[in-house]
Amino acid sequence: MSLPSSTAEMRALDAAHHLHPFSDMKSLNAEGSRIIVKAEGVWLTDSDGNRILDGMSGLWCVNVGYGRQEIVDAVARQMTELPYYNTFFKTTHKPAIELAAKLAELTPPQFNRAFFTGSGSESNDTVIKLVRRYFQIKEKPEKKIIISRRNAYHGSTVAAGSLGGMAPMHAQSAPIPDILHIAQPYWWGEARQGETPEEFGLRAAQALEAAIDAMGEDRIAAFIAEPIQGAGGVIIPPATYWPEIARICRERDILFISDEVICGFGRTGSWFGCETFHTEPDILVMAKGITSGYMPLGAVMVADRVAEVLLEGGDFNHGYTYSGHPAACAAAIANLDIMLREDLVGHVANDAGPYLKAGWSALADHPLVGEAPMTGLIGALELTPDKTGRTSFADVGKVGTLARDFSFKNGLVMRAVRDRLIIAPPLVISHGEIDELVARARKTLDDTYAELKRWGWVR
Ligand code: PXG
Repeated sequence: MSLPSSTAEMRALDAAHHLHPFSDMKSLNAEGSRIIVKAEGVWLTDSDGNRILDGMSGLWCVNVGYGRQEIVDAVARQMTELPYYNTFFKTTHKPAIELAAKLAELTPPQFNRAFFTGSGSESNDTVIKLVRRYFQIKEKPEKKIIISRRNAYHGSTVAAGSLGGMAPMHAQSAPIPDILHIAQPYWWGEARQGETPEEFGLRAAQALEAAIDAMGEDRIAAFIAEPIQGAGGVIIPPATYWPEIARICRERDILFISDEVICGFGRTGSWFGCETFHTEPDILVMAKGITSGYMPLGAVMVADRVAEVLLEGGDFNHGYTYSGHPAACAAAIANLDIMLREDLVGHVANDAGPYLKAGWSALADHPLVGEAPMTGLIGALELTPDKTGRTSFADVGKVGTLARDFSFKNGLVMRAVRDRLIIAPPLVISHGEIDELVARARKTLDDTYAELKRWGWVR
C-alpha cells in the first residue's frame, strides 16, 4: 500500500497499525496523532501546515537544530563507503575510531575510552554490567548494588527502567534486584515546611551517605544520577546538593555515574552537566545530543581508573550489533564539528542561556507559577493553585496536560510532567525565537488560568 496524503487518512492508518511509546493508545487513537512532516532550525511543520516552535528539541536531542545538511551529507558519504560493519571480533572502522578519540578530547580529562551503544537505555544497561564487572575483577563481587533516585529516568529497557525511579514504570514491570532508590533533590515538591533550598539540598544529598551506611559500603557499587533530572520534570538541585554528593563519592569506595543523556553536549552551558555542577564522575552516559538525534547512537565513557581495571579483566561479555554503527558515528562527528565551529556551548553559557533565563524568570510573576528555574537551556514552570504555599492541584497532572495542550495550540511544544511545564529548546535558538517562545509560554499560562477559573480551581 502507499501512504495516503490527507491528515485524516494518515491518522486513521496510524491508529490502525502503530503502537506509540508511553501512550494510552485508546484515547490517542480517538483523538488522532499530530503528524510532523518537516522541520528547519527550531521550527516544526505539521501535516496541516502549522508551524510550531520546538521547545523540546524533539525529545531533548536536536541540539544543533533541524535541517543541518552537513550531517546529512556526512551520513550519506559514510553509507556509500561503508554502510555497516561491526566492532566485534578484532575489527573496527574509521568513524568509530575518530568518534572515540573526539569524545576523549571533549570530555573531562579522566575520560579517554568510549563504549558505543544504540541509545541511552542501552548505555545504562551497559553501565550496570560494567560497574559490576569492575568490582568482580577487583575481587569484590558482593559490591553490586547501584543507588539511584526516585523519579530519575535512565531509560526504558528492563534494566534501565529498573535503574530509573519512575513508579508507574515499576508498577508495570518489576525492577531487577540490587538497585536502591533514594530521595530526589526536588525542593518545591519535597522540602519540609520552612526548610530553605540550601538546607533541603544538603539533606537530600546526605540520603546517599545514609543509604551507603544502611546497606554497607561493601555492597554498594555505584551511584547514578542525572545532573538535572529531565523526564522527572527538570529538577534543578539546590546549590548545596552537588558539592555534598561529590564529597560523599570522594570519601566512599563507590563509582559515580553521571547520566548525561540530556545534560550532555551543551544543554547546561558546559559540554557536560558534571562540569556545570563541578562533580567528578567515573562514568559518563551519553546519547541524544551526541548526534543531535539525526541518527540513533549512545556511548559510555569510562574514566582511566576504571578502564585500567577492565583492561586487565579479560573478556567483557557485552555488546550490540550496532555498537559504533558507522553511519551513526559519522553523524556524531559532523554534529560535534558543528558544535565546535559555532561554539554552541559558549552560545548557551553566555548568550542564549542568560537571555532565555531573563524572559523565563519573569514568568514567575504569573499567578499560576510557583517557580521558574532555568540552567543553560533547560527549564521548568511549576504550576500551583497558591504561589505562596508550595501547594499542588488536587488531581495531579490534569492542569499540566491542559497547559501542554494550550501550548501546542499556541504554536509551542512544551512537555508537561505532573503539573510542571518543561522546555529544552535547540541550542541554536535566536533572541527573536526566544522572545517568541516566552510570549507563547505566557499566553499558555493565561489560557490555562482562564480555563481553571471557569472550572473554579483558582480564585
Ligand atoms: N537517560 C536519560 C537521562 C534520559 O533522559 C535515557 C537515559 C534513555 O535514552 P533512550 O535513548 O533509550 O530513550 C533518557 C531518555 C520524556 C522522555 O518524556 C525522556 C527520554 C526518553 C523518552 C521520553 O521526557 N529520555
